[in-house]
Amino acid sequence: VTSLTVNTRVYEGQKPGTSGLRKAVKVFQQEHYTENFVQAILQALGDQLIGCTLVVGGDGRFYGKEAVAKIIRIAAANGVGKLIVGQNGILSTPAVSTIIRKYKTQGGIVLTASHNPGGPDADFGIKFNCDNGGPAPDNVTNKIYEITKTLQCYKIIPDISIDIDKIQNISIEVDGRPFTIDIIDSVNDYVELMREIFDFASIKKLLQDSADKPAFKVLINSMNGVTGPYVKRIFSELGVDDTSLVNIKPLEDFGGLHPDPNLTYAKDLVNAIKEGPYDFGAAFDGDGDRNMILGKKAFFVTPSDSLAVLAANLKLIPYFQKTGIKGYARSMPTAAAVDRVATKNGAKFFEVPTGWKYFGNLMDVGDLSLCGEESFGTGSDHIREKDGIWACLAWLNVIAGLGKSVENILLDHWKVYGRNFFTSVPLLLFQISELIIGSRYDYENCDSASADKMMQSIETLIQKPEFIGRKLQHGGKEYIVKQADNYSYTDPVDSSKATKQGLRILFVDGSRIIFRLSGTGSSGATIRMYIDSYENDPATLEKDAQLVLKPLINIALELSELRQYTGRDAPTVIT
Ligand code: VG1
Ligand code: CO
Repeated sequence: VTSLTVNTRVYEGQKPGTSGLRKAVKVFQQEHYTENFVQAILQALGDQLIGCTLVVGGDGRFYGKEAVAKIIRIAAANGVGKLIVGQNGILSTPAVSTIIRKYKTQGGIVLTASHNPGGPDADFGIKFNCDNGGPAPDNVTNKIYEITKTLQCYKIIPDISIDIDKIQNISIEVDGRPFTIDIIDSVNDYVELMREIFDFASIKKLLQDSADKPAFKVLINSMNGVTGPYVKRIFSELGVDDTSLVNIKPLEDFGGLHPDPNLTYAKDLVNAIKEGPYDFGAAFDGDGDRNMILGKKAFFVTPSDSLAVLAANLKLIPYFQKTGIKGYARSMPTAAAVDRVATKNGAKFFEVPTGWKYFGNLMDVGDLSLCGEESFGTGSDHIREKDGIWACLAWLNVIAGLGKSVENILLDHWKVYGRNFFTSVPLLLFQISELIIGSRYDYENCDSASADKMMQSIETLIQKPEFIGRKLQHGGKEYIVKQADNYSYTDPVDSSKATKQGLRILFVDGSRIIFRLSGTGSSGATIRMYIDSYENDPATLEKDAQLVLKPLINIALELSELRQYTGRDAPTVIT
């Protein structure tokens, strides 16, 4: 067959955000819109393009299959040598990363808007991952964006149509060059990797009834996202029956759920664990890279604590016994709990901007083993994406090793390291009738101009020299400003710079307030306010997070004048 060149028009705003290009499905459905972006991704590969192999798959959301079909047609016409495609177009984000690395491909295209809702009236997204298996770094996404700004045509073979629901390998000749499509089982490679990393035998033992103790009971919720088939395969192998595996069929609209594993959107799981006989609960987001971990009675493990606890117990996991512990990292807004583990163990530690792409270089040079983000992302150098199921298995492996409950693991951890409290809902202020202990306040879909104004006014305030040393008080508690800035980062490996990554107010006692604008929304602006209050007084450790954080939350709200700028009294989501 021969390729065709189709004239197109430029679409503005095809700029990938924190994690790919995310827009409403209706935006992607516009004539040539998706084609343009795919063409730009391929062109950005430069010399690598001709004859390269790429992985393609996504979280199964609406428009995914159409996008796969378009990618096949455009890739074939552009000289790509081979596409490895997940059956039904299904591959979790961690699975894409696994497959890119295992088969040493030049990269992959992930079709997902992650935890954003799906369906004809919701969101879609396209993300490019590089040959290390990680999200494309800024220089690559900038290149893609630049190409979209002047793109005049794309190449396509309009009449290829491949049944991607069937595992098969098809080779055709395109413009005299061979082109192969390999439709693979979506789950195999990933499950194989998990078996190599974890002690499946000891996890299985933990999860079974035995003569001396009853089974450690788990409840896993895939939120109708992509992890269902992976969860099913892995947990069946671990002897967990289907009644403990919930929402494991991927649905195009996630069954109407907002597939984000936090206390607000995974309320079903929280309630089931609160009321049920379970010792442990986990949920994952649409594309499988986020996780939430709960203990008995829905004891909530903040993602920042989850990272710190795994860091402190990494040696219980076979993979790290083999590789050793190279270093730890967290994104800037993530509470600083893991920092203390690094200090105590004399391990390397890195703080990077928000977004998993910033961890990749450190892993590639062998400086980083474990990292995480406050946004329910945890992962290691086994791949180059955060990994929800991995985090869940890591917890189970650690629990099997320590023989303690989730809650006791946390209590013991805080006794050694102190506790980083990470926000909760101040009931009076936000008039929310329920207690939610969380880590972050989101004010979604604000007007962009007001959000920018607010950020500018905070920046002006905190840049004043006299702001340093200022004593900020509320309810008898005082925080002294040690440092304040607009965070910038220089990558220690390639010296690339990322500037304006969020406003930081750092206090003398290690507590912090951070404001940043989200880079994953599909419209409007979302302001994220992060509150991290450090306490090491034994009398405070087990206190209600809500009470402990109230003063700092109030200080942050006053400083930001958030209510004036956003017109909001209450945040949209507290996580
Ligand atoms: C959010 C989170 C960030 C995460 C990103 C992608 O970004 O805050 O920590 O890496 O989503 O996660 P932002 O720019 O909206 O704050 V996922 O599961 O959507 O790949
Ligand atoms: Co995700």
